[in-house]
Amino acid sequence: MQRTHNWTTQEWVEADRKHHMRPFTDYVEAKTGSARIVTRAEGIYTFDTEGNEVLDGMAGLWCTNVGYGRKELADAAYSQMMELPYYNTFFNSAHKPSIELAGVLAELTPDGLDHAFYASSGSEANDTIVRMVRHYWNMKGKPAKKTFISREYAYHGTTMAAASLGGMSGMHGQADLPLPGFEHVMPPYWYAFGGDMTPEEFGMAAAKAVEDKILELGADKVAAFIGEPIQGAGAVIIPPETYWPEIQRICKKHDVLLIADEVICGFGRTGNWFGSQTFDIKPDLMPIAKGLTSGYIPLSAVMTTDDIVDTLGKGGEFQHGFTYSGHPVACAVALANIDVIKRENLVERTRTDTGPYLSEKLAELQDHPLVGEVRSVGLIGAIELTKNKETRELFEPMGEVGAKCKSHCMANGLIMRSTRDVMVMSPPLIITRAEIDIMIERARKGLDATAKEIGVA
Ligand code: PXG
Repeated sequence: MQRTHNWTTQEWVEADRKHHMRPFTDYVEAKTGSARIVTRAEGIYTFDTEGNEVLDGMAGLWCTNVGYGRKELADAAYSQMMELPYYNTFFNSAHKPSIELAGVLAELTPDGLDHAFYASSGSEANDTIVRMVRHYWNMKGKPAKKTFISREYAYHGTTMAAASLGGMSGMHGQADLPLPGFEHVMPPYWYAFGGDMTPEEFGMAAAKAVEDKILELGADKVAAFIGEPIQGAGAVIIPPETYWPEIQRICKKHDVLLIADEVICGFGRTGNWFGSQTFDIKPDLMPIAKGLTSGYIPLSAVMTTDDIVDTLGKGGEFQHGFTYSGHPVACAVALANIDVIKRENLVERTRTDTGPYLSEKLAELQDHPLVGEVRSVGLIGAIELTKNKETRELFEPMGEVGAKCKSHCMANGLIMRSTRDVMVMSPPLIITRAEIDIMIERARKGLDATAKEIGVA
């Protein structure tokens, strides 16, 4: 069923320039720029109006875990739309998909996270968490405990509260953020900030930065610490092994709630259902989105504990929710998506087969003159470009070499994100070893072309 115009690429590009405000876009450049108009996708490949086939090394935006073109998910949406396309979950109502999915999520997530509050995006999930946590401490009789501690380079979304939780200075600068009550400390980013320390020593130092901040503010003022198990948008910052156990200890010691933002790490990405299982984190709250439906339809949730639910309950009705909380079609798609992940063993395959294989293949790029470090866990990985392999010197100004590399990769049929000068990847979990070979071969071509362009031998 073709419902859109049969336009040429140029006509699509012009209409896009005229009417469509895309996210994270420079609107002056967009007046003359050309968007890539993606028309369809299958497996791990996307296709555009020019007929290019491009390997999606980013799973869309870190989300199409089961790959493209899955009929099971489309069928689930169709059946649910015919049976009950919408009903709300306010005012003492629920429906079968929202109830069933909450049970499945309680089962899959780490012990103790037995309750699901639904929203439609990762940002809304994090906004919901800010509401929940503030209300929680009020109900606990500790109304001064309101400040959230997060990390620089963290990404938790773009609503006012989610962007305040995030540690992206560019985003803060544009909207007078963070709001009061949001503090940021150094991320556990050894390559950039570790200096002469070993990664293990640096992991402890980065965790100490959290404890120092708690002590500076006073533990009686600190509500929660939030962290992605691996910082995705921050350029796949994989914390040293010492980091999370120490964070866990610090949060417990100071009675600070621990929020593990699993929006990227969830649903098999790191080789376990959740990054919290990979790093042995025991969170009090966990936002999930993206891989929950493999991006086929918007859905997110906040998973949380008996203690938080019971405490919120002391305040009467929790006055929060969205028209689309627990949308029946989205929940039905999530159930079908989780079935596919289970049936195809995608989590285990990522942990024991494709994840280790990606790490082996990435290691082969280590000899490239532009590559300072490669790192990955499961099927999330990064190639850190450097000016000097020995001293780990970063490029100045930051981001230009990464952007060039991204374009060269695209010209070679590979979508990778560049963040600063780090090439990041997070392919669909259905990717095979043979497809990983293709991805890395294209990445190498992109690196070679970049080295040539900037005159590095
Ligand atoms: N938490 C994390 C950890 C995320 O990565 C969000 C929350 C917000 O989710 P929504 O659904 O509101 O977008 C995200 C989103 C990038 C990029 O450039 C990353 C995200 C979104 C857009 C771009 O890597 N992550």
